[in-house]
Amino acid sequence: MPQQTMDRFMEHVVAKTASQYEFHQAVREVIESVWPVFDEYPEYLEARIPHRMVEAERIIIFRVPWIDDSGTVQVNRGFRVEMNSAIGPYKGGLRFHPSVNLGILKFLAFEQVFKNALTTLPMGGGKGGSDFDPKGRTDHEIMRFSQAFMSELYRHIGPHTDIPAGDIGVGAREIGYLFGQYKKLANEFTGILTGKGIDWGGSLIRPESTGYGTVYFTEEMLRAKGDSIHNKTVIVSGSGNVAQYAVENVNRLGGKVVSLSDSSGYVHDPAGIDAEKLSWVKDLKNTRRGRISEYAEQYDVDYFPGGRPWGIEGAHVALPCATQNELDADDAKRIVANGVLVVAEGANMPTEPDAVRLLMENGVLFGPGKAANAGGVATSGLEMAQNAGFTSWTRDEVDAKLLGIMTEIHRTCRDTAEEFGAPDNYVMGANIAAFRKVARAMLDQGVV
Ligand code: NDP
Ligand code: 2IT
Repeated sequence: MPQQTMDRFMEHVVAKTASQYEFHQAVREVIESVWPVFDEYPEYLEARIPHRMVEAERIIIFRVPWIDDSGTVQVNRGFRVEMNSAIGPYKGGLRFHPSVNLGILKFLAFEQVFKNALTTLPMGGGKGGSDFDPKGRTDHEIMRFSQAFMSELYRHIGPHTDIPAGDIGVGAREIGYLFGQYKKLANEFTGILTGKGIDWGGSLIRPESTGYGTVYFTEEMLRAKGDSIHNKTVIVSGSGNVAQYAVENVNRLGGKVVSLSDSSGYVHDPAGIDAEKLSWVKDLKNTRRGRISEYAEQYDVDYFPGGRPWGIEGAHVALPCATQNELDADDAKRIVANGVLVVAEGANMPTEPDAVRLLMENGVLFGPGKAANAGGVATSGLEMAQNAGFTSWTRDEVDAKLLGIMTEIHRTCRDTAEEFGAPDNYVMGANIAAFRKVARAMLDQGVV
């Protein structure tokens, strides 16, 4: 594909999806890296595989009306983007956050297609959610909103068609309410969501799996250089599901995490966030639903309102685990100057394109989200396998499978990048390996 054609392709994408900036960003990253593949496999372009991949198979947009505790009628917008089912049923999380719009969900669904292809499991890609803001809402309001959301979504999902899960603002509590409403409407107890409670079809380790997996992937990146996380200092952003279990796994592997953040600021704890402090954070965030600033008061450490932790000196590893575009080129310069060895994305697309370029040009190993955070959806796949087999595996069994999958994803990324002459380029390795798998399946299945 000559350069002009790739540029024209991107122009076409941008023209058709004018204000969907995050979607353009995600598409551009994949298209730029799969460039070398088109010389070797012209049939992908002849069959217009990239053109088909950027067009969702189906998008459902719906009204979500509900009544808040004061009796006021509220109206939100619900979405499900069913992006690609070439290698399995649509699979991907639901996000409840006021910033949610079609462009954000299309970027997440597009990423999910390739991430799921890397997991080794048969899952297509999708994403959904709502512009509902859960902050400050009572449990009753969360329940009524979740029920209203599922009252429409239930028509479109199923264990062999589309299986949502959690993401920002959707955790164990929301999955419970969503599942209850599905079961009531469909009169069927079936695995239509993952991240379920352990007593009603959930998998052990699913809550831990994204954060654990990101750290397993980081460990593999360091091992490829004859190093390990042991005794390393790690900076983490976020303080939700992914961040919490990233901290837990760094601790298990003998490293030390010195930061956490939320959308209001970050804390720096040079002594390290040990098991006792982490358990306090889990209670703060998952039960009391408070702010990370309270950690600074509790443990007498510095809090930086409005800031992000990327400038902390003395760190060897950085794990962005909050949200998209939370690490920019200036942050990347600080990371390079501070001698950080590895940046691995626990969140989806947290690193801006200029920052990725700067990190890689300066020899910082960079693990893109679609590889580094694939442990979450992979363990969702393991939850589906357990549901289908009417069985449940032990913690150790699921954890061992997760480690095996992350190791395999790492190997695939490195081998593929090496095939194209750049073994340390995990962006290229992840994108090409995933693209080839989905593209082959699309070719096999004809023009559908
Ligand atoms: P949670 O809702 O549990 O936590 C989100 C965290 O990110 C909170 O600390 C939140 O702070 C912070 N955050 C959210 N929006 C912003 C923002 N605009 N600026 C700064 N901080 C922000 O979500 P998860 O931990 O599940 O998700 C975190 C990331 O990981 C997301 O990118 C998600 O897509 C990705 N991911 C999640 C997976 C999963 O299994 N859950 C799997 C793979 C990726 P605050 O409370 O102030 O909003
Ligand atoms: O971004 C992600 O991979 C997720 N939010 C998890 C999706 C899933 O289906 O478990």
